[in-house]
Amino acid sequence: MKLYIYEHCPFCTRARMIFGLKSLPVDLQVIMEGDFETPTRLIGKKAVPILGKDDGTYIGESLDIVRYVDDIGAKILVMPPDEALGTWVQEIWPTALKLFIPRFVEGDFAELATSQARKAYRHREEQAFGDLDLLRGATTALIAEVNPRLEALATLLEDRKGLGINDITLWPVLRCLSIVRDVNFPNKVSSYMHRLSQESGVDLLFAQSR
Ligand SMILES: N[C@@H](CCC(=O)N[C@@H](CS)C(=O)NCC(=O)O)C(=O)O
Repeated sequence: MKLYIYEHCPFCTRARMIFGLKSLPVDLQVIMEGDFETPTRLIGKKAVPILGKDDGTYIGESLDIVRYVDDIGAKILVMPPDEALGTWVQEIWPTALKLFIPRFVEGDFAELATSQARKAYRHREEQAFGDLDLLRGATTALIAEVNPRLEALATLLEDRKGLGINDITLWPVLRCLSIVRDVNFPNKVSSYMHRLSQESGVDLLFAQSR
């Protein structure tokens, strides 16, 4: 199977995780930012992730990909949904985006390897978020919002064992936040991040934090 992704994309991370967690092989194909043609040819719109299945058809929605792959062989996402974790992700999302998007546009990702692609990505994000330098300037206030939420997450993760759909929606957001220098990940959260990185084979972004 082929999985078309951007390396930075949290939705693509969901799809990458399930392959890694199940130790299933997948051919990762990075689509360049600004490449309209490839995704449109595959699924009729410009969006990733896209899974190219062995039967020649495509799935273009991250959680549909996750469910499809989890149904191959024995399921691993067996923990029942945790409403509190779901709410946590929803609530942190707007603040987290404002922190990681201005850093992603400067990041070291394969889909940004040409100046044309980086320009296309910056343009796409500026359309969505406005002036990214202004967002960058709000870093201190945004981090002050995020840090207490991470403390609360540590409590929510206290007794978490096994894997469920919440891990697939939560971990990618934490991965995105790992590009933000000065965010304070409590020990419990940090060990969860590193454990799932190891188990899924998806990197965290601490090495390029800025
Ligand atoms: N609901 C979709 C959302 C996917 C999504 O928004 N992907 C972004 C990349 S992070 C995208 O493709 N944006 C359009 C673009 O590249 O122009 C899913 O979960 O798969």
